Amino acid sequence: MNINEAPFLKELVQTCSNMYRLGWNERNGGNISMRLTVSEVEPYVDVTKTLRRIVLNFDASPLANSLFLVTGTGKYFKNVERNPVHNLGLIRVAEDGASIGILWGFSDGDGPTSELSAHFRSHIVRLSRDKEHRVVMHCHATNLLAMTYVHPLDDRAFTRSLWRASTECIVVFPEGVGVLPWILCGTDEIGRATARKMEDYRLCIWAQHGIFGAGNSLDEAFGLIETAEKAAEVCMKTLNVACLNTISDEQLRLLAESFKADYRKDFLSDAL
Ligand code: 2HA
Ligand code: ZN
Repeated sequence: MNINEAPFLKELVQTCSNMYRLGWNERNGGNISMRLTVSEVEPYVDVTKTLRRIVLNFDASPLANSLFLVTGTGKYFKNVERNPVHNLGLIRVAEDGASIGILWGFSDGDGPTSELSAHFRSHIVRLSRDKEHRVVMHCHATNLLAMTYVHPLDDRAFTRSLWRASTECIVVFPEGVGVLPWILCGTDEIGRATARKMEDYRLCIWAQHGIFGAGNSLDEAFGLIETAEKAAEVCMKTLNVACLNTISDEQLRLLAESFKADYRKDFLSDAL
């Protein structure tokens, strides 16, 4: 069967286009990786046939034999829909975790995203929390990025600002958001730092750069980012005006408890 008809490919392609149109993935900005099962892939691609092999600069052995659909290095989200085989690749982690095999895609000879360490290390952590985990997504969401220039880069403070900026937030990401200082991107160092945040959160902000989101589906990872981004837009719009109202900690607690959200208790003040 034609892989262009595969539900997983169509959904990922659509997601890239949506993110591009939201202005979050200019030029080659951003990347997505989605874990797939052998039974999902088998009707379209021979999973035993490796076209090329790429050596990794980190140990991916906890993901041995796992399959991922990944965006390519240097590729533009704008162009994914027009030419999936050029801009995306289906990869399989080798048994020893030291390399990946390309099974389909990256037709110009390139390889996966430069942020593969952050993706794979995040997958490893999130899978240890939840067997159903599937997607890691990175983009340069505009208002979240802007906020990292004007807001303290502290998990608790950043989370509180986002939670207060829109009623839904504490229900959508009750565990909060992690915030990293500026670190050189495309490195294993930022990959390790991102994965450490992913132990506690499904959202990790990279100061002066963008955001990583993780979820059990493309919808979940995307929904997390768009909810945080919307709240960041409200934060930025209310930054230099005299605010008359807010959502109090008591109201945040009421929200979380009403919607049975397992929220970070220490991110709200004790004073009721
Ligand atoms: O090149 O966004 O972080 C894609 C990126 C790197
Ligand atoms: Zn980036």
